[in-house]
Amino acid sequence: MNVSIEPVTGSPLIKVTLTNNYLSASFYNFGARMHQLFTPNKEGLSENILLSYDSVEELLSDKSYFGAVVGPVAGRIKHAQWKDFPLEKNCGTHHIHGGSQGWSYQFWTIELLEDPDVIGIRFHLEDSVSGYPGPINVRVTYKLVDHSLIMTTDYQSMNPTIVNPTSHSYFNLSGEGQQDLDTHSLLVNASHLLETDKETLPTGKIIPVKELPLDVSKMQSFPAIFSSFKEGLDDCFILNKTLPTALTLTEQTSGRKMEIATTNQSVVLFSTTGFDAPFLINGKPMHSNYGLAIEPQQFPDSVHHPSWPSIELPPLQKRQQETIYRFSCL
Ligand code: G6D
Repeated sequence: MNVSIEPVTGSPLIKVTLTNNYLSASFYNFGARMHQLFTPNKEGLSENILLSYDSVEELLSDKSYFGAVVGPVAGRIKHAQWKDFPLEKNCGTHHIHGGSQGWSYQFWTIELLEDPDVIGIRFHLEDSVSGYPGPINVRVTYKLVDHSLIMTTDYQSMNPTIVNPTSHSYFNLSGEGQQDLDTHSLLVNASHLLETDKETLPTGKIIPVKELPLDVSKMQSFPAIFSSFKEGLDDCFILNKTLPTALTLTEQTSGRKMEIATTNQSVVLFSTTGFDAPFLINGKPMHSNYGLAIEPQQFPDSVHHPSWPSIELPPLQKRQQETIYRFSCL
């Protein structure tokens, strides 16, 4: 079976599973979430490489965007204000990740793709509840092509608004959460990093990668990353768009390798450092450095930095972002 769609008994959830001869992925209509992604390790054993809730109830109560499509705008917006338009203050006095009624918390509709030879699924949302100007029509298409998962996000709005969506998936390539990030290594094809303040808001200063405590444009182990970035990663890296791959993540016990390419101009990396919680993820309580959230997107809080690429969306203009996750073994 290449595509299966199954309601989850006793809940409004619908689970969609895509399978090809190398990958298998499951998704939920709640936030168009990437729930599990199975890839083979160096012995050919397929295991889930995402941090995934064990319980449906806890998934429905999620506040940390596990696997979710985040929007209309990913990241923080200072003072929860865009021009003279107020947004929800759901992060202290600021706004984050589309607010409490954002795309991650809405139920999307499901559409089968017309081409029977394509292993994929499409989620649709007409957003008129997030509190942003709209309504905003967005569709996310997930496809399996050989060793790659391709995520395409298309969106447009009836009225002028702002849109900067991302996928907020947490990766752990050891499989089923057997290890933590300390067995992983990372290379980011970034040219710069956005400096942030103590509230994780961009200050406007853009730091060349070569001035960082560790050159992440070369493959670095996470123990080395954690010894240089003492509080872990919760940072936006501006991508060197002359290179086809945005980043490479590897894991030594499984031999897995993931390469990500994206049309986005940056990627936020959140190492879950200090993220301890009682809910079960892959059979263990959520804990610090358990996985890496990889969030391809445009620059955060760009509405307050006019020299940065704009996320403003004129009426009826169609926009698209695409991210490709390619898997192999070392
Ligand atoms: C924290 O600062 C981080 C965000 O980057 C992340 O998206 C969220 O937790 C889940 O707020």
